[in-house]
Amino acid sequence: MSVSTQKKLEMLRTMLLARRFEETLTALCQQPDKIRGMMILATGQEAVGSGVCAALSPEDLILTNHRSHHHLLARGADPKALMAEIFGRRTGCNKGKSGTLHMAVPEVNALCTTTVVGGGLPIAAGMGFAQQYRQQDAVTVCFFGDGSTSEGSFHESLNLAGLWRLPVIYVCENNGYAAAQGYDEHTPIESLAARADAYGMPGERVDGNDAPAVFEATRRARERALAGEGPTLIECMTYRWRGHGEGDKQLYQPAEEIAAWKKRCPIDRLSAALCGAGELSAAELADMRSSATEIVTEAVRFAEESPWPEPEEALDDVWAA
Ligand SMILES: Cc1ncc(C[n+]2csc(CCOP(=O)(O)OP(=O)(O)O)c2C)c(N)n1
Repeated sequence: MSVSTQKKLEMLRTMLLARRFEETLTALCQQPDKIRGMMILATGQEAVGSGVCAALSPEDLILTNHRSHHHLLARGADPKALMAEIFGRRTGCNKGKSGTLHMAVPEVNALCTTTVVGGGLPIAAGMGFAQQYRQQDAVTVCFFGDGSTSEGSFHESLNLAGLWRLPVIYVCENNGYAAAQGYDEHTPIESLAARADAYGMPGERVDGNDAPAVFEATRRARERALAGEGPTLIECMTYRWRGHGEGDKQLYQPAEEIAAWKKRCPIDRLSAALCGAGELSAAELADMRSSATEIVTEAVRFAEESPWPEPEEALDDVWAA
């Protein structure tokens, strides 16, 4: 089945937004005291969030990790509420208490960001079990990095999901690194998708810089899950353009490797394909870019003008009765 022009444009729009959002964060992090704490970005990996989320329905659940901005934006989270949260302000999606690393956006069914590497995987199995038990027509997507597949939780989660045929889509964002460790330094096999076989589910490796390919793989996995056929593991091959966090100088990533991957920019690829097919004009692309810039500029203004949380609010919403 071919991907409609409308879907491709939707993916391009969310990728442009995520890119602009994160480029702005990169610049803000260089200014003293603008944003506190660690900043972890997924610049260059936008096709994963955009491609996966474009294939989902509003009822589906997502669970993300420390590199979450592109997932949340593609899922439709409000950029102003995300930016304010990243700034630690009271108007943020979690009232300024989660910061960039632990954002939850229940309005778009993005229920949890966990930065415990591999920590989302068992939760995803639980969420998938709840959907199955309640006979819901919905799936759970769990995003995680290649490094997470070396955690015990990866194997436990996939084993149970395979056994119980849970409606979970496991999306491994293989960006070639787990912090400063290259893929070959933490995993002895060539393809992570191959691990799916051990848990009785299909494993598919896709070009993670090709948003329509990611979309198609997710659509297939979703159909399988809704038909009661169980989970799928999708390995999206992509690359981390920046360091693990913004303080990381990337001394272990060869410059020519970074340059080669930048030539495979997911945004340039999709926009060139759309323009080449006459589905998008240069002027429309320019409009899409400036609209992304406007949204992000407005989000930063909103965040900067928002109040800080009051100290007395520190324990509000922390405990659920
Ligand atoms: C259980 C656990 N161990 C170690 C860390 C420190 N840590 C944070 S991110 C990260 C690398 C994760 O790599 P990967 O899963 O490939 O995701 P990526 O950062 O490449 O997106 C590490 C080791 C952590 N947060 N949690």
